[in-house]
Amino acid sequence: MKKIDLRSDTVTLPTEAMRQAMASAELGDDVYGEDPTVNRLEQLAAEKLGKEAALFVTSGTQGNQVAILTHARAGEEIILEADSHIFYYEAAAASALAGVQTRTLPGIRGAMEPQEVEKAIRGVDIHFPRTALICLENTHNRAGGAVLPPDYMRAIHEVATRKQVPVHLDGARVFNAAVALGIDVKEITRHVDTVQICFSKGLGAPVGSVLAGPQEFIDTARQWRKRLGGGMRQAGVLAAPAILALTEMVDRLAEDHDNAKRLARALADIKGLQVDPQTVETNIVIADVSGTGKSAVEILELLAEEGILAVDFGETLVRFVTHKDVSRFDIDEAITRIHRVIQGVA
Ligand code: TLP
Repeated sequence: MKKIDLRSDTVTLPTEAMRQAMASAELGDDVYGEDPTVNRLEQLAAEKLGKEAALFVTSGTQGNQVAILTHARAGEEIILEADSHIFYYEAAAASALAGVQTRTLPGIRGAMEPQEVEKAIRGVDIHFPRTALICLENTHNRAGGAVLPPDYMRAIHEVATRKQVPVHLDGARVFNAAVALGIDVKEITRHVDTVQICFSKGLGAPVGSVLAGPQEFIDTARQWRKRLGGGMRQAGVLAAPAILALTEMVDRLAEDHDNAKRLARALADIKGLQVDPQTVETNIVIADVSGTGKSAVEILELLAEEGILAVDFGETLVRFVTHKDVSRFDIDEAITRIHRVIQGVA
């Protein structure tokens, strides 16, 4: 039985063109700034994101953490959404590495209320930490791939600018947001000071992210990356597929979004599952399995026996992610098998 892996878009394998680009990439020592392929990727990413400079990093987590280390110092505070990846899934790196205090605010579909953000920014008082950074996430993973619209991003940026606090975007899936909105990604990234994007999710590259922002910021970030052991020498072998991720793989994300909507509509019709297809904007579908009387983990075990892989997103929530390595046909097959499993327990 063919496995259909909907755990994450991180499971995507590089395309044939990516493998060839890796084999023939022109290389040098990137710590000396001499890897031409890494340099080309950093320049291309900066251009596409509308920023002065960019830095190739090992992962999304490293990109976010280098950003925090560069923006903030130990004893300062950063504001972020309560379900954000930086807060929820980065093993408390912001406190373990940067020594910052995290101030979380609840979000509605991943969006913190701008007025609440404004209230949370600290004034000057001997008792208070300095507010060093506001973090946003677009698309928002735990909010089910929700898109933060440019107007919302602008509203946060206006508050931040007024209060002189920089904004960092965890844009691991920001191209999904741009494709879903049918706009250039710069229409989103113009509202933030720095942004991290991932090549190894829906865009299909095997490894890597970039952090983009002002030149001076990136110069400092480069030293933080080195401190963290992220100086990667002949990293052009990884930058080469990342270049293809940026140039060849963005538009096709629309297919993943169509597949996610198709999956969501079908799951909504299965008794025992609760899914709102209206909330599926990109490539993530979250299903509530409480109607089956079983936990998410129990349902995942049963699904795995049928070759369907997904992850739990809470006691009774299961996350399915569509990506380039699952076709429309695979989605239909997944729907059939999920139906069978849920019918068997509900
Ligand atoms: N997310 C992974 C898991 O860590 C949950 C996934 O499967 O979705 N920001 C966002 C919004 C992310 O979703 C992720 C990965 C990251 C950052 C971190 O990227 P990596 O895995 O490259 O460190």
